[in-house]
Amino acid sequence: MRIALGHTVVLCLLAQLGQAETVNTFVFETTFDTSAIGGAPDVPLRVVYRFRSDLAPGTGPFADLPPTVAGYGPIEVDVQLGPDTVHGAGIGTGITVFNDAGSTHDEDSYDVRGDSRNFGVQRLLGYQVELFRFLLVDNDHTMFGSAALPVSTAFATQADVAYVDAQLLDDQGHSITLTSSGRPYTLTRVLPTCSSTVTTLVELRAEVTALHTSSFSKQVLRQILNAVAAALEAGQTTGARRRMGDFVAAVIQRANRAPGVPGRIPPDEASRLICSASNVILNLGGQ
Ligand SMILES: [Ca+2]
Ligand SMILES: [Ca+2]
Repeated sequence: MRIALGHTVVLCLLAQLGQAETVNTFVFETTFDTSAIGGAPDVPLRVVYRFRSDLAPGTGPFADLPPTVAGYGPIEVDVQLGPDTVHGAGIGTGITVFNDAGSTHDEDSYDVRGDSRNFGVQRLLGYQVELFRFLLVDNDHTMFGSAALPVSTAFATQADVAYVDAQLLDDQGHSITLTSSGRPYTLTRVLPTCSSTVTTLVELRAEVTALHTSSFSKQVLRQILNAVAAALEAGQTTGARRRMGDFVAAVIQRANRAPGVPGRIPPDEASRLICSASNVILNLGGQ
């Protein structure tokens, strides 16, 4: 049976690997009312933020109140409002998870923010950004079962309302706070994208050599690539494609090993390697 390993298959494999990724990218989208500064009442707002799965509680922008409140940071956050984007990272950025918290009644909520330390002199609609945040609130307080950092966006379906605050600063030093609440929104996760400039077996072999893994794992992968080269020299394109399938499978098998297990390939390196392998497969030609 011939294994035709195309981009579709490889992207599915990448999606599997994505579960082991350590960096998550979430996207929050809604509209924002900018009429207080002379803008439209429904400007598209897109917040793209990236964070590591292994951020520890107590690293966020607020003091934790265990076990109901935990903050996680720093994160990277891009706020896209209409035509403008500001980028923030570092101290002051973060995600705060509230589980069964609240001063008057219990609620669960999820706060993502950055402040002027992060956004600096970048501007949104002509204004500097002193603080930007969005908050998802679940009045039923079933959205979270603990204050652990969510690495899936599934919780957001239980939220009842989204609040967005932007504290802006004009050129005269006046603060203006814009807010919107109760608008439709989405929170989605972006799977890792495939990005590699490697297109040849020689380059792929060099990438294997540079992996942070055991010499035995590298040897196994090199032997498979030797078999690919031998098949190509014999004019057996189908055989070469089949061996490349073995290569991808061997990479995934090692990427899925638990941290500390010998021969493990770090998932981010594995993801890039599979992307490179996909490029090589496309360049093999033949069917
Ligand atoms: Ca709860
Ligand atoms: Ca709810």
